[in-house]
Amino acid sequence: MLISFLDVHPEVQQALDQGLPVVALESTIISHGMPYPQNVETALTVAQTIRDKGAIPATIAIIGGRLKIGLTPEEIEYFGKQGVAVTKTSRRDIPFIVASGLDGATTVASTMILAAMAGIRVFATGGIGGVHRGAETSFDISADLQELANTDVAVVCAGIKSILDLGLTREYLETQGVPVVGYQTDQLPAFYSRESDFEVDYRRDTPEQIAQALNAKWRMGLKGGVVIANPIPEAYSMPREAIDQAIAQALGEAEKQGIGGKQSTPFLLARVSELTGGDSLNANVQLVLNNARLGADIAIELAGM
Ligand code: PSU
Ligand code: MN
Repeated sequence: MLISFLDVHPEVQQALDQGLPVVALESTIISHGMPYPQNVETALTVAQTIRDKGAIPATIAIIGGRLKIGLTPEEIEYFGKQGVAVTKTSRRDIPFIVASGLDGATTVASTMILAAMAGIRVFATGGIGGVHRGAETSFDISADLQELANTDVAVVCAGIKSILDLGLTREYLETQGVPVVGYQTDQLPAFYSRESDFEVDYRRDTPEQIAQALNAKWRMGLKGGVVIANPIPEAYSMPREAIDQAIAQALGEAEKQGIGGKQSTPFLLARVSELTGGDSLNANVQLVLNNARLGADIAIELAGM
């Protein structure tokens, strides 16, 4: 039955059938995470980066109600141009987008769901959703965290973006049994910067060591995902003060304008990017590429186990 909702790109299907490494990629980062045309350029470069490493990229989205596993360059261009006009689609939204035959940009949560349906175990992106600052009153906790608790996909990201409450996000993940792995670091990276005041649960220094833990987890039937936090390359890391100032301003504006629910994250991402100018966009592009490389290396190791 599942099969009838999924459109797996033939190249991706062939790779999966042969046990070759595949890396899933999300589409909300294209439509809502970056401006056009950098979003499209980045998405295409990320896919190429994964190929250069020897794995197959599978960008995931919903098009005309079909669950697409592996977008063509034309489809990526379409999502990038549409931008926020495409519906941001998390777990709760999937059946409504599908039943209405609409397009949906998949978040980390829904990309994990669709990747798992297709049999893809590794997913690379920029940042995950988390527990928002002020969540003790707003209750704003991303569905990404609940998905990580339940769906067997490893998510390679650049840590937790400091529009979120890093400490509360860590606590939530711990409660849900989701491990946070630091790639070659003991500290939880904070997206634009390499360090934060928080530690990761486990430091691992090679893709092979990460794949070994993933393999052990899933072979034992311990369901759920793993956060693999990969610090932004030193050369593109930004000073914390500049970012923190922009985030404080964006949070203030969001509160004044009464922005909440699913609008919150895209609003904050766009404002922080505007306020910090081209530097933060470039950093964002570079960290996604860095995550794609690590994601491919992990997928390659996992495929060989
Ligand atoms: N963080 C980023 N870039 C992004 C997102 C988060 O740095 O593009 C997107 C991802 O798709 C993530 C979603 O799954 O935002 C989280 O939204 P929410 O907080 O509404 O769950
Ligand atoms: Mn939210």
